[in-house]
Amino acid sequence: MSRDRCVRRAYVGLGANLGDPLDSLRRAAAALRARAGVSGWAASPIYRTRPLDADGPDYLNAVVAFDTAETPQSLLHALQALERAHGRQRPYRNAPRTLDLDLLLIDALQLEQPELVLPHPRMHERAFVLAPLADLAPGLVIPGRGDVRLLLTSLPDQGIERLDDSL
Ligand code: PH2
Ligand code: MG
Ligand code: MG
Repeated sequence: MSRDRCVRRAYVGLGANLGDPLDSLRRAAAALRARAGVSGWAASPIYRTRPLDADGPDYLNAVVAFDTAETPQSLLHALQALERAHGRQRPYRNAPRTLDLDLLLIDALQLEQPELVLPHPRMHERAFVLAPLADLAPGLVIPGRGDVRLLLTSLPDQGIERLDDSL
């Protein structure tokens, strides 16, 4: 069995601040969970978050985790297809969006490819990623960055609020 057929744990960040963000996050999570070969599903609480380096309405953000043998590239393409299916447009960088699905981590894999960098290169600076990730995986170490909870406590207030709801 080649290395890429190993089952690994994938973490995906979900975000939306246009349309019906809660519905988008829920439908995207359900679609990911229903993918072939997905097991060990876990979903974080949902956060309402202030746009960071971005404009538009507040976001809803969450993180999901699951085990999969899918390759990073194939998973990335599946996430991009889901974004497109939700009408995602890219008029300018960090524009408000109906759905953003970011591949954050796949186990401790470190990748630097034109299409995909793992861990996600900005995740350690973003409370809207670290807080739901810490809820899901409190002891997690982000390769090259450190402990998820320590990273979160070292950030300035970014205006995030945990809601009484999860995906
Ligand atoms: N995504 C960005 C830029 N800024 N801010 C919040 N609060 N939530 C996001 O998901 C987000 C952001 C680029 O992907
Ligand atoms: Mg993003
Ligand atoms: Mg993205």
